[in-house]
Amino acid sequence: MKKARTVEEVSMDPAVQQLLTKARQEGVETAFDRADAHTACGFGATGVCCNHCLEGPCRIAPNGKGPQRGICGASLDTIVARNFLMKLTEGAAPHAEHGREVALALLEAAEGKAPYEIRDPQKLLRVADGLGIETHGREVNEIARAVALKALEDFQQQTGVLNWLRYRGQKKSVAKWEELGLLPVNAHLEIAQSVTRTAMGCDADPLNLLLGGLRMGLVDGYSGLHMSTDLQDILFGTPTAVKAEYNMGVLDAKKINIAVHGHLPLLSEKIVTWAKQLRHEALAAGSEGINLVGVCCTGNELLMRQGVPVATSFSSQELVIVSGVLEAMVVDVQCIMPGIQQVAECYHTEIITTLPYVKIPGANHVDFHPDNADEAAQAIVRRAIANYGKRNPDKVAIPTVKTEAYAGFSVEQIVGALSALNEQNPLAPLLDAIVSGQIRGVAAIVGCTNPREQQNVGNVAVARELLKHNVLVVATGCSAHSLAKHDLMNEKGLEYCGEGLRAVLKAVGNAVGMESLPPTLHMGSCVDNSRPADLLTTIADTLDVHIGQLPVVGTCPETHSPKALSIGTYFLAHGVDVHVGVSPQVKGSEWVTQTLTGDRTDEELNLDKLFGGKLIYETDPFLAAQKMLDRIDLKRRALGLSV
Ligand code: MSK
Repeated sequence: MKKARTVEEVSMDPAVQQLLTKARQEGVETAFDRADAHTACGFGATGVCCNHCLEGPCRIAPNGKGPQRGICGASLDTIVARNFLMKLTEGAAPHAEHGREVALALLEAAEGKAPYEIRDPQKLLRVADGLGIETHGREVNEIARAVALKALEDFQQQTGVLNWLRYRGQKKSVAKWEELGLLPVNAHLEIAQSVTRTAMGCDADPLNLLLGGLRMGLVDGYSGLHMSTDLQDILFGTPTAVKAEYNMGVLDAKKINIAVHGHLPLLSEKIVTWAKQLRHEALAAGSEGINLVGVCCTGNELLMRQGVPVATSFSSQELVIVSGVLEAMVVDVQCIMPGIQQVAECYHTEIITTLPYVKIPGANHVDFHPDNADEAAQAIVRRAIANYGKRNPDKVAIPTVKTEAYAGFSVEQIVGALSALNEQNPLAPLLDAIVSGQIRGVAAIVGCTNPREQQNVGNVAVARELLKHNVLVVATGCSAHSLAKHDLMNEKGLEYCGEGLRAVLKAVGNAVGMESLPPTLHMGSCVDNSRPADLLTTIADTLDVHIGQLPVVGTCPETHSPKALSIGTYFLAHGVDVHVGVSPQVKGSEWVTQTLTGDRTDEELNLDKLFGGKLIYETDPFLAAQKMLDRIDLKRRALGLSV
């Protein structure tokens, strides 16, 4: 058995260190302990284990020893490419389901069957317009219904191309994908076909399998990210800049604490409403009110639109419970560790699952559907109130650690802030700064935290290094939590910025009445990776270049999720270089690895040659930042910009 890491080796977050110490003292096991107890399987870690049929599992030793093909005859390259495609499919499917769930909610709201209102009718009109839907003289709900039906077509049509890809895709990229035959028809069809491809006896061509992976990236991008963001903005409002608090110190010992966790904001938006409306019941129970806190991306969704504070990110989700003050953790879908239930059983916390296809043994279930959203939210808040009396004061310990952070940087908000400098042409100040070199490039830090990694270290180190070299950094998902908790989303972090970048952030901030924009801009949840993509499309179209020509990079230093790989593939298909700091599990095949990293010397497909962007796998955050800076400079030079 491996030696357990110290709490300092597990995380650079002092709140996580304190609660992990408490958990260990109380004999409560968490993901960090389990990560220490597990030894990674060398075959699985390099992608060479094939588990697709009952002949196997077959494992190919990359050192040439032992059988070099599976029992069916599948080669090493086939097995690794097939496993990689399966990962991308596992990443794209939950995002596509997210888009579909929101589309159904919008449809039910528009038909008066679900208790939601259109909070951003202007965005509704813009989206409808982009989809080619007639808006003139029509009622808001009629337009919303038409938009929802267009969205649902992207899960049903048997011919054509995803409506959202036609709407949001940059024309130059779409032309490239069309030329390569990569345009997806409907998300469900593509996912089913991808699963079929990877089934025993189907696709054995590694190149064809990787092209299937690119299709999965496009499915994720358009049926998942873009559709979800657009429809959620219509339903719940487009985010604007908001100041909020981060870290475990947002828990309140005097109040009833409810954590919302997962990704879908459909129910959690209602919990915000009902937490306010049922405050009198919380007071009657002897508390001072109800305190809602976020975890993972449901947390990001509520932070962006409602300013709800965020407690913690993926890898430390169990530790919120260890504080001893959490009355309920309400989960929807994605990134929910089953381990939260074992931890909850050591305290008084009630885990409440809410979707029929996401249940945890031992947890309680309140079934949610858009049409019963109010009833489900009320029931959940009341359960939390009822649990308050069960709290054990001897087990309460809340770290006092918390940080202020700005969030809410939708594209609309960024353009709005820039227009304070140039009303006629809002993007001009940003483009001028990029052209002059004041801003060297743009980086999106996305993805997760991972219990096997030292929490926040990769995300924060990459961000600081890029900021130092005047790269404008935007962030989403749990990486945004890492940056916020370590003062990279408030004024304190400006000290990490190079001179040119700092001047731009201050100029734009001053124009909108702030001391400065924060050093990194929080653009939202995982599905909100559509927002940086939209920003890139706007910039590229303004300059009349392909997105892949821009000096921009994507990076996920600490990911744990296949979703980060499929989001990364979506950006790779645009020609954006993408860094991952955790192994994508393809090392077993040199052919697959070099095709993705652009290192192949022959003339066959290689991502860099085909799209102008490549995968960068680098575990060291400083080397990773340097590699990204090199690629940014390469693209600047190609555009004739100074380096
Ligand atoms: S929640 S996918 S751990 S970012 Fe979006 Fe966080 Fe990664 Fe889940």
